[in-house]
Amino acid sequence: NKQKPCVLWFTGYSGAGKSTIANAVEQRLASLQQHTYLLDGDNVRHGLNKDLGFTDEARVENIRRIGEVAKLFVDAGIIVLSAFISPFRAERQMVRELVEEGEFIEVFMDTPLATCEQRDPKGLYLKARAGEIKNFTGIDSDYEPPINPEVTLDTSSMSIDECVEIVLAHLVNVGVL
Ligand code: GGZ
Repeated sequence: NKQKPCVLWFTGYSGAGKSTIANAVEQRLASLQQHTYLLDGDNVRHGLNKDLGFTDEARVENIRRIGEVAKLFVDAGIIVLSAFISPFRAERQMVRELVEEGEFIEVFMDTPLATCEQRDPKGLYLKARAGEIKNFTGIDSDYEPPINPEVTLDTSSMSIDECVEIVLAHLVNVGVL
């Protein structure tokens, strides 16, 4: 009854709900006795990747390193949850190809930019609009939405619990749970 590892790769704008949903899914998995690890800005951008900023180049390197770390955790049999904007298709595809077929589960947080900007929990959109932050995703830096994500969620129209249920149902469907 060995657990099947995978990477739950959350992608979407700042404020789309990636961390919120990833945290809620992780709690649910923990209650099911699953071993998990959540990679997010708090434990990666402040540590391993603290040398990286937000130019396209830096984001590419950010995601490359996170992908390699995710692969290590999957090798250890752990369910990885990753919550980064990860704005570019090419790098998400690169991470998908780092792990075994079926182990990469792309969760597109399809919350509209307007909603994310209204939420603006850290006031970053306001600063980006004022030109105080450059290269802000959705303002003056690109976001390439997934074309065929395994799961699509929109926290402007769905509750946290609904989102968690959809992710869990997918994990059951593909045999992770
Ligand atoms: C986007 C930025 C930027 C710029 C700082 N663009 O809401 P947050 O604050 O906590 O999430 C955002 C986070 C994005 O880092 P990621 O590592 O997820 O980005 S990427 O995957 O593109 O490498 C935001 C904050 O960092 N932040 N400056 N210019 N978000």
